[in-house]
Amino acid sequence: MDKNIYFASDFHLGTPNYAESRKREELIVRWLEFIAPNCSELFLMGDIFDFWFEYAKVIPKGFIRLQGKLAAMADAGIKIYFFKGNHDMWVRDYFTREIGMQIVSDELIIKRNNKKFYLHHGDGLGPGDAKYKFLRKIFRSKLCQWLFARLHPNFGIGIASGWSKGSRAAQKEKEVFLGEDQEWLAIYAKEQLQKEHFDYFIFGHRHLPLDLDLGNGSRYVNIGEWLESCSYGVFDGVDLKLKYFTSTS
Ligand SMILES: [Mn+2]
Repeated sequence: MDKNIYFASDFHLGTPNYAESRKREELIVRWLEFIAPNCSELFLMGDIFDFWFEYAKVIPKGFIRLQGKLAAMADAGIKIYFFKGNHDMWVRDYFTREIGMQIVSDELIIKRNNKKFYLHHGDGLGPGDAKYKFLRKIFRSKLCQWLFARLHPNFGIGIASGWSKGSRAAQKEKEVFLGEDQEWLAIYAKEQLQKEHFDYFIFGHRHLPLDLDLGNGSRYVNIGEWLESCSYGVFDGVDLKLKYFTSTS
């Protein structure tokens, strides 16, 4: 591998308001400019947008700098994957057609340089949260999306920005580490390891950058978020590192 693979998630663009989101978007674009020369693949692992709903003929306004930058990177030959998060599960084919990004609905298992990766946004995995797991099925159903699309976008996206304002991300609640035996994505990763070896489990969703040793040469890396940490993962062919981007990087 002569170039790196990058992982980032939970930009939550759109929240908590236009001005702050726009500032964050500009920082993300600077980060993309910073990594692009050394990037072969980019994994955007969910909740890139705090809300996204794609109608058959209409997409939400905004986020044009990010989309333009991603399009330029894809045109330059960088392979980009876009995972559905719990905030932006309603992508259709727009990003694939316009940017060339590959949409990933659930987990993606990849092998690079003899290392095996288990990649997923992280929502709906592990023990507990039965209510969300149930809602996830409904929200992801074709019927639910069809019904929502019947609403006029001014109204539908209006309701959605109400949800978005009530989200944890918008309220900037600080996440705290629960301990390795309580972190549900670590529990989930350990369950997977009973069946099959993975060198790395990479998740987002938790809004808490983590790098946990799961034993037997396996690690769980949570790539964090971009409201506070501006954290990301980078694999250079040998090792996976959790890093932080600052405007002076
Ligand atoms: Mn999430």
